[in-house]
Amino acid sequence: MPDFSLTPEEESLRDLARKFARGEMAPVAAECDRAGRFPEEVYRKAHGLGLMNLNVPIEYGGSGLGVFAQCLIVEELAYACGGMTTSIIANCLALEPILLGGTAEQKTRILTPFCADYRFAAFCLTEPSGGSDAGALRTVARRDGESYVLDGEKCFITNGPHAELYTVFATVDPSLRHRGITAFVVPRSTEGVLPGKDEEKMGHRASSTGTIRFEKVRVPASQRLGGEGEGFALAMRTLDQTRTPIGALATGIAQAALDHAARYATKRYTFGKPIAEHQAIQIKLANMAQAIHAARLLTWHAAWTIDRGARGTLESSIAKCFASDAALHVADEAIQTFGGYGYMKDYPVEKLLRDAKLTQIYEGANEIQRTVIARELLKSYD
Ligand code: COS
Repeated sequence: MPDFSLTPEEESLRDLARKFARGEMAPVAAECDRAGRFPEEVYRKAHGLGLMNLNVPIEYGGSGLGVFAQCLIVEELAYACGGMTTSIIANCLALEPILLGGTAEQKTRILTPFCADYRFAAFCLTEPSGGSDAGALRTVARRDGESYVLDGEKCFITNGPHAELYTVFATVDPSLRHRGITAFVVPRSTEGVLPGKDEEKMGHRASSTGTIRFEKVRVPASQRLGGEGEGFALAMRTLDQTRTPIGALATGIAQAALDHAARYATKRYTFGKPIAEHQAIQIKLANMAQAIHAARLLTWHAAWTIDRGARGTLESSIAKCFASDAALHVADEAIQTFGGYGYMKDYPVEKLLRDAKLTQIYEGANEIQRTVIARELLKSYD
C-alpha cells in the first residue's frame, strides 16, 4: 500500500510552490484573466525557482522530479491560477517525448541549452481535423535525403505562440495510420515554422494557446525522436506521464473553490444565521470536500504507480478524468453557494468554473479517458 506521508524534501517543495503561488501568481491572477495577459514576469520567476522543467533530470538542467512531487507543486500553483499553471507546466509535456524517446546525445544537445534559460517548448499533436483521434493526424513528414520536410497545421497548442522549441508529431505515410506517426524536435527559428496568434479563450486566459503552421519545414534526421512510426506510442507514453499532474491541477482549482465557498458561508447571513449553519449549504460543502479528497488520493495513487516504474495508463486516466469532473462540479457548487455574487466577475469563483472546464478537455477529452479506462479494464476480462 502507498504511504502518502510527505518526506521533508516533498514538504519543502510544496511550501516553495505555495509561497510562489500565493505571493507571485495570486496577486495578478484576476487581472491576467480579465485582460487575457500572459504574465512573462511570473513565468520567468517560475523558471528561476526550478518550477518549469520539473520532469527533466538535473543532469540536463531540469528539476529531476518524479510525478508525485510534480503533483504536489502543481496543486499549489493551480490553487492560485489554473491558467498560469498550465503555461508553467507545459514544458513538461513538450519535453517528455525527448526524455522518453531521445538518445543520450539528443538529450544533451537539445535539453541542456534549452533548460539553461527561461524558454517555452510546446507539444504539437492536435490538429484542426480532430484531436481525439490522434492516429489520424495529417501533418506529413516527407523524407528527403538526410532530412524530412514537414507540412501541416497544429492547433490548440499551449504556449505555441511563445515557444522556441516544438515537439511535432507527423506522419511519414498517412495510409499507415498510427504506424506512420513519427516525432521530431523543431526549433522555432527553422524556416517555414509559422506560429499563429493567441486564441481568445473562455478560461485559462493567462495561458497562451495558438495554431502553428509548418510550411515546407526542413528538419534534419538527427532531430527525429526514435524510429519512423514510433511517434504514436511516444505520444501515448508521454500522456501517461502528464495526465496525472492535470489531475493535480484540477484538484488545486477545486480546493480553491471550496475554500472560497466555505469562507463566504461563514460570513454571509440569511434567516438570522450564517448560511454555513443551514443544512443545505453544509451538504454542499461536505460533498465538495469528499470529491476533492477522492480526486487528490486518485491523483497521488496514479503518481505513486508511475513513480514505481509502471506505465500507469489506467491510473492516470482515472485521476485526470475524476479530478477534472470533480473540479467542474465543485466550482459550480461554489458559485451556487455564493448565489448571485458567485456569477459576478468581482468574485473569484466564476473564474474557477471557467478554468475547471478546460481540465475536462485538454490532454485528452474525458470521453477519451473513459475509452482508455474501459479498454484497460477489459483487458483483465479477456
Ligand atoms: N503506451 C504505449 N503504447 C500505447 C499506449 C500507451 N499508453 N496506448 C496505445 N499504445 C499503442 C498500442 O499498443 C497500439 O500499438 P500497436 O500498433 O503495436 O498495435 C497503438 O499504440 C495504437 O493504439 P490504439 O489501437 O489504442 O489506438 P487508437 O487509434 O484506438 O487511439 C486513443 C487511442 C483514443 C487512446 C488515442 O488516440 C488518444 O489518446 N487520443 C487523445 C489524444 C490526446 O490526448 N490529445 C491531447 C493532446 S495534448 S493537449
